[in-house]
Amino acid sequence: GQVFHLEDYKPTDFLIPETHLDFALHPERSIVKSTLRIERRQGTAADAPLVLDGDELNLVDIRIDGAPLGDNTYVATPDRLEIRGLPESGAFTLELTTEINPSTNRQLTGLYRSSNVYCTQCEAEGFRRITYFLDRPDLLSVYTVRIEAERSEAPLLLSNGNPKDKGTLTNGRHFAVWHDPHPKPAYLFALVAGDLGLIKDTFTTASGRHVDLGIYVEHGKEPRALYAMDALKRSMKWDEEVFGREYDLDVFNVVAVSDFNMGAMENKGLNVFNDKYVLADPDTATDTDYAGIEAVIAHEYFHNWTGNRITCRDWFQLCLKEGLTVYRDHEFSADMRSRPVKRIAEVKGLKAHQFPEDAGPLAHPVRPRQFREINNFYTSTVYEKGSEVVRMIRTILGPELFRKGMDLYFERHDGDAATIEDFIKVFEDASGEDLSQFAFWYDQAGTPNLAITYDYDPATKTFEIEIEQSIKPTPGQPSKKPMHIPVQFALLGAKGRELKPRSAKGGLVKDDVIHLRKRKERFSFSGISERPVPSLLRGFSAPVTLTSELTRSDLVFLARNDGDEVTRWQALTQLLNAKLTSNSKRVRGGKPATIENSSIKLLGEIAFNPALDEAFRALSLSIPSESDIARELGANIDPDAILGSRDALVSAVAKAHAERFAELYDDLDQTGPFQPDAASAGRRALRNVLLDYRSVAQGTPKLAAAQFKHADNMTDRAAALGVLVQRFGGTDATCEALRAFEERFGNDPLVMDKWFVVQAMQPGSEALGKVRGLMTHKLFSLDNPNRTRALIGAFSSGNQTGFNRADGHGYRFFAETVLTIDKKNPQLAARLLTAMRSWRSFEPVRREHAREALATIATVTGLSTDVRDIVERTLA
Ligand code: HT7
Ligand code: ZN
Repeated sequence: GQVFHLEDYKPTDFLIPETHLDFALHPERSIVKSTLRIERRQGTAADAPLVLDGDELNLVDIRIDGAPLGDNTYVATPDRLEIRGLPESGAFTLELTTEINPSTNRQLTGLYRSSNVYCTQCEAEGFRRITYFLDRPDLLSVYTVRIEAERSEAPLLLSNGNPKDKGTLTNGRHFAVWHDPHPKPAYLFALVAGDLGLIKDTFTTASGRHVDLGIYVEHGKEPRALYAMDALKRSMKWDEEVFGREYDLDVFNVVAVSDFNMGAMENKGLNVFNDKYVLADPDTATDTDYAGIEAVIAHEYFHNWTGNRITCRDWFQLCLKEGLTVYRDHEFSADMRSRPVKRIAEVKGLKAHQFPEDAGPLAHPVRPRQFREINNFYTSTVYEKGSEVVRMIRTILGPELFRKGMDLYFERHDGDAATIEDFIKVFEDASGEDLSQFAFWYDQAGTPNLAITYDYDPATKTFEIEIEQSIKPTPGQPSKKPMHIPVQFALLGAKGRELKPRSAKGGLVKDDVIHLRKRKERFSFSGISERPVPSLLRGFSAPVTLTSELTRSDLVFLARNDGDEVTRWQALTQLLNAKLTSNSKRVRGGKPATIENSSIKLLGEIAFNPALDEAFRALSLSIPSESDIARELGANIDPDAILGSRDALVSAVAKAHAERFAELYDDLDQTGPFQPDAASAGRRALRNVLLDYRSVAQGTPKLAAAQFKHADNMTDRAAALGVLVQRFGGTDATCEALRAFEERFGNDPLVMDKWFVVQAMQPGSEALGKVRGLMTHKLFSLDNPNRTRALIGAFSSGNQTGFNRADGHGYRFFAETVLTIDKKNPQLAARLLTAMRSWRSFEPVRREHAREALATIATVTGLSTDVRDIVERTLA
């Protein structure tokens, strides 16, 4: 397939200042008439042809300035339209008519139907499946859209911008006209038509603009959209207060659909959402679902400035909008909830998803320089590491200069299709700092490791820290340059008191940030009256790993005393990981796991410390997952041994604290109606971790079955079901709970996804048979991404022992399934396949089975570009 390169960027030869689209919707034969005002760009040769992008298009009619075109002046194929002999003036109107079938569109890009609702998904290159166009993000156009449909089928007709006109036609048809005054790239175009329920609200911006807000959902589900509406209004207010950004249209609509490839889409004034990120009530949604809705609603809304008003010049710059917008939604959630708990959750997510990406064959820079399929670059690296890079800019410059830089970005680039260079420049100009070395974060793949050594001299009261940075080779990047890495720190004396150095020498230290810039650097702190324990990487100030000389007792000290919850949690995790990895090796070698009392004691102290936030206690008591342990091991992974090691620790902790865990579990029982706020969610989280420990200690499913039965909210119900399936799979109690869940929620596919997930995650070799069986369930369909991700995605990316079976059957099943999905929805298939990216870190038997499964996929002819790209890079 064709490889696209960043350095090949060239502006378009033509501009399209105005786009008029006229849709006559029909389930199988929708007609799209597009009227484009086209202007040859200054400097373009007079005989240059106009070449437009298409994808599976069928051209019905073509005219220039009203006159039909002769056959010899244009060539139309499904994926390209080339027109020669254009009017000499270079300014003309091109009218194109295409016919498309939304009902057979199972890739869910372009115009498709989801549960009888017409909707569109145009990012990244879906608009070209609707009409021929210059489908690239730097081509901005002002859109007017007329939609016509059967009123009975689609009483609702929505597009971007503000409503302009509507009316009734003959034969039961009607129409609506929308106009979006803000020039935008085609990927932000959207249309929705169907029969949906609505909740309405309003928002008045700081400068007095009245905005009508609407959230459209399946009829009957309106009450489940109220939390999303609340989150939307909070997002609008927060963006005004924190970034000075106001909304800029008279309406803002959100539509929830049940077939969607990703979480949501920020189309101008008309966000389209996966219903998973809109619908919530206490009975059907968990605390995690509520937090997800708040974050995704905010994320898409924040794109209005970071993505829409300022978009990307080309898709290589994807992190310009995504990394920045993730950073903004993280900050929003931190302000809405507990900042440290939110930050720990982000760090956990980064380590679970982005670090493995950076360590494997799919590693790529935050701003890639080449791709074969852009859809495969909506990754954790572009999004989450991209956000970390923005966070580091703030850490390096400080909050005031960061805000000054952001203000300059909005002022200087409003209406632009911008680049990462533009973004960095505003911070340089606002601060006077040189960020050229920092900019390597955008270009160098791989997670830097910091190897740290310490030296304390009591005679001179000097403490020295030496840091050496290194990044392992990644595809196409055998060696790396040293980066500018901000390491936030404190030096802790007895009981965690912060020792303030009199002066710092060696490398650059500003306030509480060490600015590491050389490959190896020494930082020397004077006036330190006792040997300190360094608390490094506070707030997880850079996306790096640390190899430090800290002793076990230093880590215990930090886990007890560090005033920064993130480093405190990090120290505890490091202690537990050391034990879990050494025990995994013992178990693999046929030896029993060993557990020291000190870890057990430490976990008890945290669990019973009322001064700590319950959510923090819950995070600390959650023993690192099997995949966390696998990542720490890095090589020769045997998931069965890892499970044995983890279970041994959980069981030791559970037994040692059995009585007090029981008391605490009872104390945490909440009365009164369910509240989704962070404090209440924290209490539920802690209680549900304790449910697992208590069930393990008791060795019976009784307690979990009782919680399942009496739960008055989905968080507690789903947690109990999780314990039942994870710990007591196959018992009567578990089967009964699964049956009861199905009976109660069997008509609600979104809720039933939790039922599919929990069963797909059952540890051990039986899971594969379960998954195969569930694929025949009446609610299951490989056509629906949420169902597919719930069953196949959870199994392949979340079930370490069940998927990575030593006999290779998990991989073989997965390869077959990915191939089946690829024929329907290549984007979904390719994304699922990334579950195999760490195949080389398994022990030799599993590794060979994994390689064979990947090779089977690679040999198939007719693979999509999406899957071919992933499979070939994974095997390379
Ligand atoms: N910007 C949106 C990306 C997106 C997407 C990309 C490819 C295929 C389908 C898609 N749906 C949404 C989502 C976001 O980051 O906000
Ligand atoms: Zn986004």
